[in-house]
Amino acid sequence: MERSLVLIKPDAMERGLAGAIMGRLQGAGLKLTALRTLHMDKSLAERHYAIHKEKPFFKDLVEYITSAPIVAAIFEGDGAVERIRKLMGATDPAKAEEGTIRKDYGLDVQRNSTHASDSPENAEIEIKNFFSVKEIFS
Ligand code: IDP
Ligand code: MG
Repeated sequence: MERSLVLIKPDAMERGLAGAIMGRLQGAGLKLTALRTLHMDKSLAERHYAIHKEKPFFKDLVEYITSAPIVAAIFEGDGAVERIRKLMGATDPAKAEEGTIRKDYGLDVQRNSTHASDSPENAEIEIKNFFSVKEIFS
């Protein structure tokens, strides 16, 4: 069964949107198999976003994702990675399709409310940064 790491980012947490966003994923038939709240530190943020470390927005991104507590979750289902990316929409909420989570809730290209893994391989790597095996209930 395919899994994806989902983060509810600080902008959405601060507006009380965690439940609404997770409800959309559950409503689409994805199964919630792990869940926690945490305040990411700089080291975890730099590891999670390591592929972006040369990007001009990297420093700001790390500051933003560590600015407030977040929710981390694992959602599971057939084709979960692709399905969740579709439900979330484009990185920039202004370019996201109607009816997507980022279109409805995202504020701008950085404060876009959610993270979701972009491949099944990266999902497995990302999940290890947030959950131990015994915290996951498939
Ligand atoms: P994704 O979250 O849709 O996979 P990525 O390109 O992996 O998008 O970027 C990771 C995160 O970095 C985005 O979700 C967003 O918060 C931030 N980000 C991406 N591009 C920009 C940008 O051009 N300016 C500022 N922040 C950005
Ligand atoms: Mg990405």
